[in-house]
Amino acid sequence: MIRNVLLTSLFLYCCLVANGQDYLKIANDCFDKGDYECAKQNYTLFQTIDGRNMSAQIKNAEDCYRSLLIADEYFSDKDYEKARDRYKIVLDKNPKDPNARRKYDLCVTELTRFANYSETTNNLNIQMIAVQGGTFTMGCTAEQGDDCYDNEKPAHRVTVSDFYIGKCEITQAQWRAVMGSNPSYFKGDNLPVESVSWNDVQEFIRKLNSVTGKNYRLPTEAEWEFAARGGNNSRGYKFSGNNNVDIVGFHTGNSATTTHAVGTKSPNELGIYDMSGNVWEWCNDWYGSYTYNSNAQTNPQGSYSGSERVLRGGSCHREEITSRVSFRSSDPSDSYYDCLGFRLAHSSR
Ligand SMILES: [Ca+2]
Repeated sequence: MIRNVLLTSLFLYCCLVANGQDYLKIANDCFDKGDYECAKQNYTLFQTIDGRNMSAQIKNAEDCYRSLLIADEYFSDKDYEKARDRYKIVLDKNPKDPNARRKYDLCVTELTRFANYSETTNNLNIQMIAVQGGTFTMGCTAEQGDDCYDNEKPAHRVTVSDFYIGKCEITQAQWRAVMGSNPSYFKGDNLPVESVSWNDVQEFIRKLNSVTGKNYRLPTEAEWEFAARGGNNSRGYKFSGNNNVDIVGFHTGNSATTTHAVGTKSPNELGIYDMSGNVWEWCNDWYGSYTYNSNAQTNPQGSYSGSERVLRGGSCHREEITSRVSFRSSDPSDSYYDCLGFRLAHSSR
């Protein structure tokens, strides 16, 4: 009798240990596959049956689960940089996770496809900022207060696709590298090129594209304003990057009525400099009124025709009100004068 009881007890003990080992195997398999809820559940069961402390494994599974959830949210929002960093946290804990690996690789591909870059042909070193597309309200919005002019109205919804825009205004050194001359009134390699007409800029772009094989162009007015407002990172400032113009731009009140080296004030939310002030910037569009078409638009190109091209951002020769992100001006395509320059744009690759 006693012998039978001992044998039965031994049998049950062996079964329990075997079941415990099964739970541990299932937990490890689930962890390797990236099924962290399953892993946590089975580590907990194993701990209960076997008695061994599995708290480190359980915490690991919980951490991976949470990081993966956050990574997937960033991924669906197309914030590939933050998503990549979160997937990396998961992969550091579990290099076998196939889902995290696949998504991490997709993030790297996206970031390589669409990321800030420098145009280094002919030692130009023109830095371009990747601006993720989005929808914004263009024109006279609330933060502009009572300063809007009629040509900024009505405010209207605009969607732009991904594009690149120059981190800085084109400098005199960059202009000279492409054109072999420097028409600027104020001289200095790192000063923005000025005294260039819209037509002159088209010739610069034609030569630049023939050298680089790319399709540089001027920004559309909508792209310019979207970028000036900080794109999808916008904090709703009156000027490009701040409500205090003196922090971000040179205007007649702080410029000593001369241009200044590009990139010396603070950048805006996207890391772009001097969109408020320093030199006026040519846009690609014919200038026209917003009133004839105030419906929501996607990638608007401005008026079909006109007599003047759009200018944006104010300048070192103008009062600060002209440096507002929605302020609009224009000039004929053959106009040129000091404090009138440009920055480049490039469509998504
Ligand atoms: Ca400017």
